[in-house]
Amino acid sequence: MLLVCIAVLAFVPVSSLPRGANPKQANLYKGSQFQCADGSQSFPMEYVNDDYCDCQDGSDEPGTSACPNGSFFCINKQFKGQYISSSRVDDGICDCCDGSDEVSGHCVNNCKELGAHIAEEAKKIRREQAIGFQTRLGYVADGKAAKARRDQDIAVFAAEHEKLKQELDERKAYKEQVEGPAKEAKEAAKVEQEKIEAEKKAAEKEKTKAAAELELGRIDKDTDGVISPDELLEYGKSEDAILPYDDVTFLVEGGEIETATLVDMIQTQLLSRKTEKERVEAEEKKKEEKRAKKPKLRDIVPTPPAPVEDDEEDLWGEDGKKIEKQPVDDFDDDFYEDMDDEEDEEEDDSVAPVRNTVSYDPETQKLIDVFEEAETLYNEAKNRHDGVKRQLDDVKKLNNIDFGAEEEFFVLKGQCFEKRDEQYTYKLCPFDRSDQDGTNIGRWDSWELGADGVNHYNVMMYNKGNSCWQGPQRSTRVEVICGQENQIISASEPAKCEYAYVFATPAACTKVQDETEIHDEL
Ligand code: MAN
Repeated sequence: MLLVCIAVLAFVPVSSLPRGANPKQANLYKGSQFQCADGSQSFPMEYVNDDYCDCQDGSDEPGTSACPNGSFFCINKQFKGQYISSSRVDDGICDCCDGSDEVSGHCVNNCKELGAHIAEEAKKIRREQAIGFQTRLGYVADGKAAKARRDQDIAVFAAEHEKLKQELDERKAYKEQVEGPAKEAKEAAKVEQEKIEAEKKAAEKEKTKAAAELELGRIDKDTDGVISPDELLEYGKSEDAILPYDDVTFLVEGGEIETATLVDMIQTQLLSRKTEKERVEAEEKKKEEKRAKKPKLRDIVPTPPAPVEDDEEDLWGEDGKKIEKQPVDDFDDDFYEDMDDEEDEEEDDSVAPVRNTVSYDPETQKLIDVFEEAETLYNEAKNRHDGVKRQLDDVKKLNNIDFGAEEEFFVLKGQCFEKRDEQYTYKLCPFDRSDQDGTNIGRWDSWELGADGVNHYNVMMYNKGNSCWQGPQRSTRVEVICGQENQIISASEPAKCEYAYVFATPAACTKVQDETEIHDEL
């Protein structure tokens, strides 16, 4: 570019250029004829800068304000060339640093100072860029090493996962194979148990019937075989009456007293008392078991511990026989003993509440044990399998993130950066999320491609944040620039719930351009 300028200037010296013309367009002003820049008209060279606008594009009047759309070029040697509107020419205000827009001597030429300042600024930027680039080299090395590790991890986890999946499938198949027989045996045992229970219940009912008939004899004081209202009321008043007084009055008020109804009601009372008694006993037993499980002082101090197991045996015999601990208040326990001591003992056994842990016959228990062991083995394999699967998925997920052409942005993953403005604290956790005072204003989505359709790794998009009231889901666009430090330079909200950050990072620092290119730019 510099060479082109030099070549052009070699033919048309700057001094011979019309005022306000750009030296790069020197060829327009050569010879005796002038052609407008847009090629629309030609006329003698004297028409240029004659303070009359001839060209529609204003190119014939670069140094006067005759054309409303004319542009005046300030050469600004030692600084930067610049166009200003022709209307600002000779208006008494110095617009060009070389003062060329005003009559000679009106302005001070301060282009050199400005140039020096710009050069200093450019130098600072280059220095920062150079330091950033050095840091970037480290980032690249770290990022590439991490990528290699991830690739290796994926290979290891995938192989391990494959192995564990096979083991899991085998154990699952085995579990399913032994599950059926165990279930069936359990079901059969349950049916059997229910049958036994039903038989026990029937026997119990028979027994209460006998007891109820005995009670009937107590009510029928005059033993005439008929229960009179007086006899019933009298009975109801006695403290040990099985029928509650309310039931007695209900029967008396109902008119004729049916013996069968009476027997039925006494039976119901006896059964419900018995059920209640069993419930209380079962509860008591549970409590006792709990107490036995807790470490007791005697288990800690070196004295021979009283066998807890024995305590339990006291409550429940091997055969499930209940050992009375505490009689239930309301229940007349002696009642059954009065009837038939021996039978009572047996009967009492028969109605003992079903133990918490159902005991099965050895065959069934064996099938259950086999299944339970298969289930434990399956669960263990599943935990191992799921753990490795999770690890594998996590690494794969990480590997799917684009950390830059040379993995240079990887080091930013896992870090967060904050920026406070007058109202909010903005936070950026690269490749993760963007927050505003803890509100999700976007989750990592992707790099935004440039207008050329190429990823220049200079814009990150964080989308699908919290919804805005009557607005879109919040999103953050992050412009990534080179900087010595990782930091959010600015955070703003250019449109409602659409946020914009400028984020500086050494990862975005490219190699410093060489000196000649920088000079050429100036
Ligand atoms: C909050 C902030 C703002 C946003 C409004 C929209 O006040 O998240 O940035 O503009 O909600 O209602």
